[in-house]
Amino acid sequence: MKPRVLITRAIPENGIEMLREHFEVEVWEDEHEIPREVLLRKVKNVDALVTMLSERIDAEVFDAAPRLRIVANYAVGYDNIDVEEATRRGIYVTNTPDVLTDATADFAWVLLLATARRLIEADRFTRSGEWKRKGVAWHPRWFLGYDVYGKTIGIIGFGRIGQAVARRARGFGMKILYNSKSRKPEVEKELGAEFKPLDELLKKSDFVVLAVPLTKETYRMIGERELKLMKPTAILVNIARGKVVDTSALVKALKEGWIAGAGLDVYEEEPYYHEELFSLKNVVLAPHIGSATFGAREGMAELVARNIIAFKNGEVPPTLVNREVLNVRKPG
Ligand code: 8YV
Repeated sequence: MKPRVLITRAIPENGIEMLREHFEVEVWEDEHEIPREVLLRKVKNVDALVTMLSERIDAEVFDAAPRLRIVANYAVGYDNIDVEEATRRGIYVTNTPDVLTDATADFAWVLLLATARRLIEADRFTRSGEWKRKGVAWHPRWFLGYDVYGKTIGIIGFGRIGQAVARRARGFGMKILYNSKSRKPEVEKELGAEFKPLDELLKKSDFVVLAVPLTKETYRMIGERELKLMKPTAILVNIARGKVVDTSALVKALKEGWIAGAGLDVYEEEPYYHEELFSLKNVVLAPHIGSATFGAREGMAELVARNIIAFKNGEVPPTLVNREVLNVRKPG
């Protein structure tokens, strides 16, 4: 009998097909998330689990899944998984870095440019017929936005995605500041980026891009104090995790003009349904689609499959998150 994999959402076929060669595969096809109780029931007989950001994979899931050996997250961030608990139990955890770096960095720029140049407001104005109703062809003060070329970008979190955002900033002739847990001298040289303490970065940047993983240290790292340090003309872009920002403080900052705008792909709660941001003109809101390109999604599906297949073949999965697990249980 083949070992079993449960995939909690319909990922692209390329990954599913790869897995089918080695496993009995079950895919939760529903558009809605798999209900918790169904997940707990279905994991009972599975050897591998492909999971996503919105599912909490913790001791309760592990208790319900006595055969589970590997959890492959269909995301680079893995704050939805209790990795420590998985390691303790000898369960491998993998993620999908690299394959989504460019798509996500591109999307940071989509948000940055759309917010700076008020693209969504302008689109609404044009398609709603308001332009026509006004009967004015053009006005020199319509939709004035912020200059991007030659300005200063501050990137918080300088891993793969943060660096890819910086690489693009070079094409915009920008001064690049960054803050991260550790300094990266080679990248500083390559990209001409300068390391700055957080407060200084916030004070000096025209655009602040958040690209940190969600950890205990980064939880709500941008709150009232930090937003007040930013320039009133600055724009905040969040493509990381919503919980990195204190949303109530951000709403205040946007309403009271401590900052000029925000481009957000992620929220403290997802789906985001609090109306406080919806009425603000100076925000651009996306429903967590940073990595949503055909190419990135296929790359993610393939990597998820490669990780699980490698594990089954007794190899170390290529993008293993918890290397310490190797001391607890050998792959296979
Ligand atoms: C995923 C993400 O699409 O990779 C991540 O960490 O946030 C996104 O790319 C999402 O998390 C689905 O699991």
